Amino acid sequence: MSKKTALITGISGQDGAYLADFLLKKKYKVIGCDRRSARNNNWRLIRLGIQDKIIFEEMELGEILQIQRVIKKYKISEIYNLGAQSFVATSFNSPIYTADITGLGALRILDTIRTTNPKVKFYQASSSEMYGDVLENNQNEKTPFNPRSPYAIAKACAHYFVKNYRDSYNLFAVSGILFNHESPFRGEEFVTRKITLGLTKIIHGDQDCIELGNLYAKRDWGYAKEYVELMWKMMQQKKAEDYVISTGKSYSIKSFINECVKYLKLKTKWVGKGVNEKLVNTKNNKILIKINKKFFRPAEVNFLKGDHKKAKKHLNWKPKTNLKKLVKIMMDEEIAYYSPLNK
Ligand code: GDR
Repeated sequence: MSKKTALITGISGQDGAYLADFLLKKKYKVIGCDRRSARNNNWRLIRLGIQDKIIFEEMELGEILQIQRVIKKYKISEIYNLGAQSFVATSFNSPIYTADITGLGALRILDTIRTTNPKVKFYQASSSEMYGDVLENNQNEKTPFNPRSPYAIAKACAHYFVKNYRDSYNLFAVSGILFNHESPFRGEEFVTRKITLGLTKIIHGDQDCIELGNLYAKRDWGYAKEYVELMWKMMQQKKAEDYVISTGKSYSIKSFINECVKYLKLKTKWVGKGVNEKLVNTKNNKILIKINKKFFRPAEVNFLKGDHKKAKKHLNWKPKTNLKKLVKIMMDEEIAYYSPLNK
């Protein structure tokens, strides 16, 4: 049997890099698509040692002609749409760009599949952010969406297009509703990586303290490397269906911080309340973490906790990485790779 070909959008991001690595190990030919501006940002692929094994194509999710050109050029079996404007906070400042790329980007690919080769399978990176101001305590595939940001609205739009193209044209199109998934490959603007990198810089004397927003939002945090395998598994099922991928546990940002300082064996205490709340290093009385209002969002998602029963049953999966283990993975790699010259 000839090699399968997979196309990944957002190849330079956290999930793109892990998924590319996974698919290459499965002997796929991997076409990696990204924006021209992301081209010099392949440090994840370099760290995995796979940059030379990927065929790169420039493909903006806003440009239908580029999408058509790339999809027609190769004999593609599976497309993984991981590309997006994926930072929730930015979506409030760039709602139209976010709607176009994160929402309509998926539609452009789906429509190209429909009109050029309806046999191509399609994976959409849906998001737990779609649940927003949650309508059920444990969110599963049937929980109604209640989005709170332009990003979440755009993701919900893409999610419904996937379902619509599956129902209308019988495409093999699936959405993985992934809850937050972190790793040493997380972008530095996301809260977990901001914390692990910030603490590492503080230890090296390269940063004074970390400024954060809402410490009390709760997230269901899993390990990205583990989650990308589920994307592939969803695409190997007989029937195209959507799945929630989550750990089923929810922790606040503050708990994540506490787990990090515990792992680093720092002696700390929380003092103050509200915007004056701070984490102090009791050894030298220096402030490690303080609040800056600019990191609060106009509308916050306060609580997420995913119910992954369906994935457990159909994909024969259960989460292997709890918060403590995740913190260890992230902190260890942060410390091992930290070099002020790289930053
Ligand atoms: P999220 O991830 O919005 O959940 O979306 P992020 O890490 O940005 O925020 C998580 C929570 O932390 C709070 N927070 C801060 N967040 C950031 N980024 N920076 C801060 O300084 C800060 N202080 C507090 C936020 O308010 C929020 O409640 C991620 C993205 O990867 C999406 O693309 C993806 O779809 C979802 O996860 C699942």
